[in-house]
Amino acid sequence: MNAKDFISLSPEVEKAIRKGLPIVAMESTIISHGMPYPQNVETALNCQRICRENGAVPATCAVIGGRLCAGLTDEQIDYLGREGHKVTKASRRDLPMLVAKGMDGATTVAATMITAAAAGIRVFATGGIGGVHRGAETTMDISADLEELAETPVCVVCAGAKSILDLNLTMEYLETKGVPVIGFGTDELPAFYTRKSGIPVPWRSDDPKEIADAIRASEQLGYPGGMLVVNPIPEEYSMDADVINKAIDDAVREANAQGIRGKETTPFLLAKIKDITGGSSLAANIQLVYNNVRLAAKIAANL
Ligand code: PSU
Ligand code: MN
Repeated sequence: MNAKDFISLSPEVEKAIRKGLPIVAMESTIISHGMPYPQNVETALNCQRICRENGAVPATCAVIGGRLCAGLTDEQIDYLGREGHKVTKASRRDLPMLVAKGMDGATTVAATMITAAAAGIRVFATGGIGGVHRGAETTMDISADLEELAETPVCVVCAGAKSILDLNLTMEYLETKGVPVIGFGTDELPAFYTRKSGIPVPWRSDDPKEIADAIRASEQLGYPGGMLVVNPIPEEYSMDADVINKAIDDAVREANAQGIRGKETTPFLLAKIKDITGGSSLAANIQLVYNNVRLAAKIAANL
């Protein structure tokens, strides 16, 4: 794949790449489809600030006018946040037509990995990845994010996966695809809003430098794909498991009743869960993203 011809770097990111400075990529579906305005824009701008405070250059990614952009202006971030669902949620399958039409798109984890890899960025921080949805044995709803982790050499730092997904099947899929999954300071997969799922992860690390060593080793081994670091939400922001699990169950039931499908599923569930929890899921979501940016910056600084 040669996406390099389609990449546009911001001056800051271009300089960081030239000088070999630590860089952390960030996605934009979380801005347009993952959170409401104006919290989405505030969160994205805070992520960039936190990234800098922790010694790395932020590279928020999106498709703008058919170009795969790494590094956005504040105005572009504000635009993606205000437009919300009017912007195309862009995963791998959407990039060719967005480029051909010269359109804008908010990149998912998969499309952000493609952009980051083409730009030469090796670490990426987000909130949650897509995975194997509950009921996937009949719907076949499995996020392209998982396949991308197997194919594209970027280390993605997330807070595990939320139980709108089938967490066991998601872990099985990652195992089949040979994606290294590393728990940061934990032996089990964090469940996004909570620190525990009861599902073991194959590897644990307590040291960002060790994770950077593993990224280098994966590259030297010639692995085509990336790596998934799962970082539990800080204790003080984690939610009550019963409250959030009930909210998720109700949201999933509502989505099924309304016949919500395909790319609409994750945004619908996130918005529903936020309404059911009176906004406390959004507050937790924002804090876990910040926590992931901090860790990603430390990993990038060790590369
Ligand atoms: N999980 C979240 N917030 C998000 C997403 C997932 O908590 O915003 C977004 C990410 O961009 C992820 C995408 O890559 O949803 C997965 O969508 P799908 O399942 O349609 O591939
Ligand atoms: Mn899907």
